[in-house]
Amino acid sequence: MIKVITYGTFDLFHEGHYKLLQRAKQLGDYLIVGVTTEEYDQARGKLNVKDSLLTRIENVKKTGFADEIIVEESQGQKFRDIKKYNIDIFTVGSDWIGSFDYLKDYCKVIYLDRTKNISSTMLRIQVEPIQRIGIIGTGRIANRFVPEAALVSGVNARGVYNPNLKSAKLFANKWGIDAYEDIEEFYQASDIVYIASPHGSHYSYVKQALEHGKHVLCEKPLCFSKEQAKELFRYAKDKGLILFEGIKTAYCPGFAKLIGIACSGIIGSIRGVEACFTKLESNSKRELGDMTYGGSFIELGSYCMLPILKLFGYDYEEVRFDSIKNENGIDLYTKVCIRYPNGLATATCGLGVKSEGKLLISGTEGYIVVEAPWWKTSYFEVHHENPSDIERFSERFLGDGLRYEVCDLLSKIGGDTRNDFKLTRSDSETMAGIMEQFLAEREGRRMNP
Ligand code: C2G
Repeated sequence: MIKVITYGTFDLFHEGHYKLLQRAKQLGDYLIVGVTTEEYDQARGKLNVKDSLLTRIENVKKTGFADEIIVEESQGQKFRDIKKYNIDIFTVGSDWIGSFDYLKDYCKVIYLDRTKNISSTMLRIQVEPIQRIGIIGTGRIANRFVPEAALVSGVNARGVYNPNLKSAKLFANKWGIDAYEDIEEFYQASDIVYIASPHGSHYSYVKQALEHGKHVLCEKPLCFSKEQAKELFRYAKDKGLILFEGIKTAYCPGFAKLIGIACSGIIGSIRGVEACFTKLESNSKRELGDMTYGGSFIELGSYCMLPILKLFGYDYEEVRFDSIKNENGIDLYTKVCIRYPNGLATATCGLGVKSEGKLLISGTEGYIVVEAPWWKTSYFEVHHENPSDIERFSERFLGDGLRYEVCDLLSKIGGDTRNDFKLTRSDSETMAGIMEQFLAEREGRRMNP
């Protein structure tokens, strides 16, 4: 009996998939089809798969060509499957020519001609038309955003607005998009608005973009008052629009895995979370120069509060802030202590003080440590009382990581709620509330030292 194996995502099942499976079956007597998991697809950079694993398996089954269906979870599995199932032929479409030649030592490798003019990507665009992204702001983060968004099929950065037209034009020329002088025209040409303007302007731009009927992705911090955050989310919901706060860590696969594992009981009950993020900046930079919204906590606090809120929730008993400030009263180094009924958390942020950027989660039966850059979560260790008992976990973090939030936003616009847990409305509202308290205390102390 000749055994054949092939693999694929088989998203939005189409004629190309059908013909591939048909020909794969004709190569032998028994066909095994490996269908990829969402996690594996994410890890290999396929970010916008629409159908669930079960639907994709069901569609493969319906063809009647597969004698057996298995799930493909990771790189390296193909080699193991070939051994395990005693495979004679590995086959895949011609878009992969050369990529699987390394399997030739173990079985025959056949690349079948790909069916022309049909692909899941083309179908995704038909199902959901391309979303045009308009960008407000032209700073460093906006420059990182454009190439990341280009990697997500289904969106297209089209235009940029900056009240300083010269900056908008420079940015537009660099990225081959349109610069707008008139903000009304800018909104007309956008379906999603990405806000990467100075922090103090976020609230008013988010509101304005929502009023124009646009979905919004706003860089962190969304705003500086719990009430304002609530108002923005309420407004978005009433109008059927999606509002996302862009804290990239929240959307990356490694962080979701970390939170899932931490909550699984692997270290017992969680009692401590210590998150530290420092980045040295000169006094002349916006991060320290902005007299109202500058400083280490406003700049970096969203990252550090994220694991705390994810693991301990919103019902804290007390928040205390301690800072070292520059001559303008802007904090160079801030420690925030958050007390919960059953846990203690600290968020440490520095722009003028450098420290070890670590995330440490302590529990009644062990601890989890994520070394810097934990905010681009890709590797973490679980430790127990016995120092040699260490479990290691890893996940890929691709590029600058902004692609993950764009991808989730796009899915959400398409009605997919599977990723809603990653950064909730309550997360953003609570963060805005803590920043509000921080700013009130900083301002109060500045006025009454
Ligand atoms: N295919 C095809 N013709 C098309 C589109 C796809 O013959 N017009 C083939 C692909 O070459 C592949 C199979 O259909 O052999 C499944 O395609 P995808 O769902 O796009 O999966 P892919 O990313 O190619 O996964 O481990 C996964 C495999 O390496 C391949």
